[in-house]
Amino acid sequence: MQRWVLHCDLDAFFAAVEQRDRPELRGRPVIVGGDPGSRGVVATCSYEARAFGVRSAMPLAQARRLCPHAVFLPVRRERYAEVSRQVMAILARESPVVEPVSIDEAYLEVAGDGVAAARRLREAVRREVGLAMTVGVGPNRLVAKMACQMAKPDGLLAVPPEGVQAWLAPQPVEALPGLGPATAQRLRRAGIATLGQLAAADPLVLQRLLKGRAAELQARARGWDPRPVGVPAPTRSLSEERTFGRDRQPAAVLPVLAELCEELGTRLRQHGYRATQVTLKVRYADFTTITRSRALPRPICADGELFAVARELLARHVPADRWLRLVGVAAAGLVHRDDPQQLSLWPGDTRSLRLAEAVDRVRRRFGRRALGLAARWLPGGEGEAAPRGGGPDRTAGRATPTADRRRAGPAAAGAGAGGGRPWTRS
Ligand code: DCP
Ligand code: MG
Repeated sequence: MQRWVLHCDLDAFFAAVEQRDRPELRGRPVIVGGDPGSRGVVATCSYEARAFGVRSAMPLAQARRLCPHAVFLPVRRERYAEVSRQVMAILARESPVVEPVSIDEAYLEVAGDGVAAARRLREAVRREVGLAMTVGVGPNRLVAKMACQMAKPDGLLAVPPEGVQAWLAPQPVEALPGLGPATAQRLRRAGIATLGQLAAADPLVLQRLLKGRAAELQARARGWDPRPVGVPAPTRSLSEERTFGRDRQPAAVLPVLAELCEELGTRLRQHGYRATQVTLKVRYADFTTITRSRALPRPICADGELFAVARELLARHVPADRWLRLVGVAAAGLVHRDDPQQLSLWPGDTRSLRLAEAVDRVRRRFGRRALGLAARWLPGGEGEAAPRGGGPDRTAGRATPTADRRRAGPAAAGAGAGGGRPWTRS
């Protein structure tokens, strides 16, 4: 039986929820993002406002110039997250293979009639939630997503496998997800303006233009996409760990753990990430190593929040009388601040980020120890770090990195690739 991938994306999501909740706003330009006199940006806007050129991420002041009669509304994240959950529940009725990718977007895999499934879903979301959802249907994720983009707003477009190449060929190179504006410009300068031209281009020419991405982009221009639905993208992670000069017991590990969390938090913020999962790693004196993870209800990047989770994992999973030679902490399930669709799933996080960034600024000016958790957890600090057993190991507890400290390095984080070695869960 033919398997289809469906890409479902709600139309003008935040604005559509506002128009649904307040019927007097229907048919009017609605801009969600806050006070147009503020320095904020547009989160989204209704299609009536898009007709005036207003777009997501545009400064609100500019939006007001383009569309002065629009209704400007604040962002009600909790409301949208609630509606999102309702929609995802409807999708889950249609197929066991559903992969949400943002607050208003998900991939589904269905067997049998993909178009019929898409119709049912659109109909159910309209009837039960009162929102318009566009659905793209295709043999794989790439085609489904592009079809959805083309069918917006309030549409359904299905591209059967045998029609993919002909459908893609006339489209501009910019239409290919993952092909950025700089790459598109390079291709256009070389006379490659459409996906058909990219699909047919000489591989050697592409190699010169696109380097390591040549083969992949050419294959995608032909409609190739092997990524399965339902398997989330590989978890990106950042980690910090330290081996002690002398083995320690868990209570004496806390100051080091606090420092590692500060270092991890600083790196997360530097690269614009927040973690939705924290993992503690411990190596016992006999070299057996365990990792214990905790999924978080919202993404975090503040040192104190990271430490609270790591400390809890340590208390719960590591017996107080065991001797440890290494401790580490990793942040995984990273979401990036430039991906507001991800971040908007969790309300109230901007304040903690501002706080953490203020701490970073103070540290840049006055040094790392000016403000910090770790000091409190050193023996004699106000924390409860009075060591049981082995006594303090001041070498490992210092602020300066010890020689055996390893880290993933900013390059890994900047590239968004897995930082550090992946820790296999035990
Ligand atoms: N969003 C945001 N900031 C952005 C982009 C989006 O806050 N820069 C939020 C508001 C959107 C929601 O995420 O309503 C979904 O993003 P989409 O890209 O799916 O945009 P819309 O659903 O608003 O419009 P459409 O899908 O019809 O293009
Ligand atoms: Mg949308």
